[in-house]
Amino acid sequence: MKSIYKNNIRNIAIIAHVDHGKTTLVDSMLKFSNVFDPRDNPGQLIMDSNPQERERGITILAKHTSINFNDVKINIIDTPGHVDFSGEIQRTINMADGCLLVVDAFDGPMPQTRYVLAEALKNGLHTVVVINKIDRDSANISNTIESIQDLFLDLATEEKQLDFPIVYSSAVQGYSIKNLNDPKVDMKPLFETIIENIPPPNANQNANLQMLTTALDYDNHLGSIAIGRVFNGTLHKSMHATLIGQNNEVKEFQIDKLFTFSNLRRQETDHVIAGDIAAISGTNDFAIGDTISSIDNPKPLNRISIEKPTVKMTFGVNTSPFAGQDGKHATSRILWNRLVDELKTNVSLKIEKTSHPDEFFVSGRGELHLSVLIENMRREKLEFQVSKPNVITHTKNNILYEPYELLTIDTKNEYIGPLTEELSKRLATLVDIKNDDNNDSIRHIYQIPTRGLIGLRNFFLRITRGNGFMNTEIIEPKPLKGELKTSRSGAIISTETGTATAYSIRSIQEHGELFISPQTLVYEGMIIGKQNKPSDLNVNVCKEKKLTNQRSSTSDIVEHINIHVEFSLDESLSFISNDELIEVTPKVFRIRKKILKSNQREKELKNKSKNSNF
Ligand SMILES: Nc1nc2c(ncn2[C@@H]2O[C@H](COP(=O)(O)OP(=O)(O)OP(=O)(O)O)[C@@H](O)[C@H]2O)c(=O)[nH]1
Ligand SMILES: [Mg+2]
Repeated sequence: MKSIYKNNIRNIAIIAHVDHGKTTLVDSMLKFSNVFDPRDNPGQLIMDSNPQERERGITILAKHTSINFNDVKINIIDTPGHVDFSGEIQRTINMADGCLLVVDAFDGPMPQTRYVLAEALKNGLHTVVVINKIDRDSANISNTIESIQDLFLDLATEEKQLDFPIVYSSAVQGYSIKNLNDPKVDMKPLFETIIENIPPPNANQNANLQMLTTALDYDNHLGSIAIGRVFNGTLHKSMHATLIGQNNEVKEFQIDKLFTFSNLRRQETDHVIAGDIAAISGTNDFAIGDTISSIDNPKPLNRISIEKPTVKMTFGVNTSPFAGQDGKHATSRILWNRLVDELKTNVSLKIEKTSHPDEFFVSGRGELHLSVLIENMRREKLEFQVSKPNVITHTKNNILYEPYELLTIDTKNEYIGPLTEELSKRLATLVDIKNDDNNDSIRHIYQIPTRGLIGLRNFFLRITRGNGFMNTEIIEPKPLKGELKTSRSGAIISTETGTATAYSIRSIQEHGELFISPQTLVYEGMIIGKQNKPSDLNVNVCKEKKLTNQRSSTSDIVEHINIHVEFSLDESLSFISNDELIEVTPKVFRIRKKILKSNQREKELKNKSKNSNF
C-alpha cells in the first residue's frame, strides 16, 4: 500500500475566472478516467453538487476529488471563480503543489484570472495553462496566449515561473491537445502534462505529524470532519493526536475515522501519509486553520490568513406583523447560533453583535456572498429580516478609506453611452479601453468604489439586454470619494394591513410598477411597488370598490391589472435603501420600511432635517 503512495501523488488546484470552464474540465477528467458506471448518466457540472450552485450555475464552495492516472493519484481541488468566493481559493490553494490555470480561448485572461494566478504564484505553485473552449468559433487562441504571457511577465516572482506548459482543450467535448494540429481524441494529453510538469509533494512521512485543516464538513454520525493536507508524518486510524487552535492552545483527541479521496467519494483507510489529502473525524472542535499534530511534539503550521470582508449588513429577528406565518420564527438566540455555526465553514464571513439585542452585523466579501447565506437560511425554513448591504470603511492616518474594485465591462458599442453615464454617477474612473478587432464588442476597465457597484448588475443586464459581461476584482482600498449621484425610484408603501384589492391596484399602478397582485396580503409599512419619481408614496391598496350603479365588473378590473414585478433576493438587496429591510421567509421576500407607521416615519424625517440644520 505504501509503495503506491510514494512519490505517486499530485495535488492540483483548478483556478480561473468565473465561467471559464473549471468544473466542466473536472467533469471531462472524471469521465475520461471511467469512474462512472456506464449505465449511469453523471450529467454535467458534477462537482457543483450543492443546490444553489446548480441553480446559479456557479461554483460556490471549493471541492475535492481524486483521479488515478497510470498509478498516480491526482488530488484535484475545484475552486470557485466568482470574486465573492475568492476566500475559498485563498484557503484551499495551500493544499496544492500545482495548478491548472484555465483561460477561456475567447475571453482571454479576465480580472479573476489575474487574482488567482497571483495567489498561485505567491504560494509557489507550478502552473499548467489550459486554454479552454477552443471548440468555439470565436476562439482567439493567439491573442489569448499573448495576453497570458503578459500576465505572467507582470506577476511572476521568479524567472522559472515564466516557463509554463500550455494545453488546449474543449472541456465540453472532452478532449485536450498539446499542439494545435494534434488529433482531438481525449483528455490524456492533459493528464500527461500534469504528471510531467507538476512535481509530487515534497513531504516526509516519517517526520512529526502535521496536517492543516483547510475545509470542514459535517456528518450526522461522525460529527465534524476536518479536511486538509498532511504536510508531515503519517495519520493512523484511532491514533491519539493534538489539535492546535487559534491561539496555539493544544487539545488532545483521538482520531476516529480516517479517509482519503477517491474519485467522487471519501474512502475510509487506516493510514494517510504526508503529501496526501485526508479527512478525519474524532472531535467537534475542528476549526479552519487548526493544525493536527502529534501528542509528543505538537507543532502548528502557519495559520491561513483570510482577506477581510468588504460589505456589511444586519440580520435581525423578523419584526413584521406577519412574522411566524411562513416558517420558523427565529428568536435572537436561534439566529445568533445559526450565524455562529456558519463561521465554522464560511471563513470569510464575520459576525458581530450590535447595540440592539435582536440584530447582528454580518460581513462578507460581497453582495453575492451574503445572499447565498440568506438563501441557505431561508431554505432551512428560518424567518428573519436583513438590511441593505453597506461597504466597510476604515481609517488610516486620519483618512477614511473605502473598498474599491476593478470593474471590467465587455459589451457592444451601442450600450456604452448609458453605461458611461450611470458609471460616472457611481463614481467610477475609466482606466483602460480595449477594442475587439473581430467584432463590435468593446472592453472598458474602471476603478469604482464597492458601494457604487451595489445594484449595478441589474442596471447592466437591463441596459445591455443580456449582451454583455461585467466582472469585478477587489483592489486596494482608497480614500472615501464623495456621494454617489444615483437616485433610486421612490417606494410605494401600503398604509393598511389587509388584502390588496384589484380595484386599488388598478389606480395605484399608474404611479409605477407594483410588486404585488390582487389578493396579496399586505401590512402597513410594506413596500408594494416602486414609483416613477424619487419620492415615496403612501397608498391604501386595500380599498374596496364602492357599490354604485357603475357597471364595471370585477373581471373587467382584473383585465386591466399590469403584470407585477417579482424581485429575486439579489434584486431586492440591490433595491432597498438604508431605511428599509427585506423580510425573508421560506415562501417570500417582502420589502418594508424599518419604521412601519407612516406618521412615525414622517416624525423621524422631520427630526432628522431639524438636527441637520443645527
Ligand atoms: N463551448 C464550450 N463551452 C464550455 C467549455 N467548457 C465549459 N463550457 C461552458 O461554460 C460554462 C461555464 O462552465 P463551468 O464549468 O461552470 O465554469 P467554472 O469555471 O467552473 O465556473 P465557476 O465555478 O462559477 O467559476 C458552462 O455553460 C459550460 O458548459 C468548452 O470547452 N467549450
Ligand atoms: Mg465551477
